[in-house]
Amino acid sequence: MAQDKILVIGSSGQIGTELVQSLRTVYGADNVIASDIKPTDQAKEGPFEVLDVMNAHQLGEVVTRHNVNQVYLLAALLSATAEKTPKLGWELNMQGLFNVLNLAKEKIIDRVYWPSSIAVFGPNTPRENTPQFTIMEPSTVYGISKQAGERWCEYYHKKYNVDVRSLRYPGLIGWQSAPGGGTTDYAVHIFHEAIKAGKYECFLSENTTLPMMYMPDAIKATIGIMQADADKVKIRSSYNLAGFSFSPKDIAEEIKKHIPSFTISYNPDSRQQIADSWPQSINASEASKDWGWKPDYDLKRMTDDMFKNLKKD
Ligand code: AKB
Repeated sequence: MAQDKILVIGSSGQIGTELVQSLRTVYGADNVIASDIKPTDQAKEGPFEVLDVMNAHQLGEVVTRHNVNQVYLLAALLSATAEKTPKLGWELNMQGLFNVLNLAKEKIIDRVYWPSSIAVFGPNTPRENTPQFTIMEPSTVYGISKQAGERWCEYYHKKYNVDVRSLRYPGLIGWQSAPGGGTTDYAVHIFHEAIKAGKYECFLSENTTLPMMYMPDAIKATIGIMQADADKVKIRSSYNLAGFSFSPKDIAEEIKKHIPSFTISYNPDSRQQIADSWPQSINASEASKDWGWKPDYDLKRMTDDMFKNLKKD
């Protein structure tokens, strides 16, 4: 079998930073091309391209030159940022996807990964243990773009036999990189502020429970679904994915076990409304049944690991 050549687009973001490292470990550094709109340090460890995913010609040129057969498309505007620049949010999130899906339609690449989000759900969705198939009436630009993207992924799969795979990420928490403009970002900032200042002012209210996941689980799921046999990936829109759920108050309690003097205050802003429209917990049984999804981390294990790594710096 030919060696896979992988292109990661949006490689310096929160997911890309860790995904590129893992993919380079699994596939070999030379076989994973990192790419972003600006140069990054990832060029030191393997191939890197400055790439604007909106530019279909440039994308096609990079893919052909490196003989890429798999693309992970991570470039996107997240929920809070897309509310500020709706047109850009819609254009980047949709045009980037079309440019990549069209390469697969033309059989220039043979597999695509594209992330969806819990933002596809909306205020009329059942909020507890949200099922895979349910009411989806997203009320944010980001959520609308993710829901439309899911429909397009399924369409390209059914109509053009495109092998596209996708996960609905919950809020992601990692120590290696900062999140960029999401509603769940507080769950990363809180650790940095706890260590730096011993206190944190949260932009969500204390009992706002949201589905979350520790980054090693998100990377495991992402590579897992991409490596699964094609016939096991039965859902070609996007799979529900679950780690664990917590509120700002819950995570503050867990942080206090490491920093007893830590204090949290609450000053909800416009992101509260977004959070209130999202599920509190997710049912990921389809992902477990179809390709064996199982998370390794819960709130305690994640918090211990975050402190272990952040305190090393
Ligand atoms: C966001 O908060 O926008 C993202 C997401 C849940 O997709 N982290």
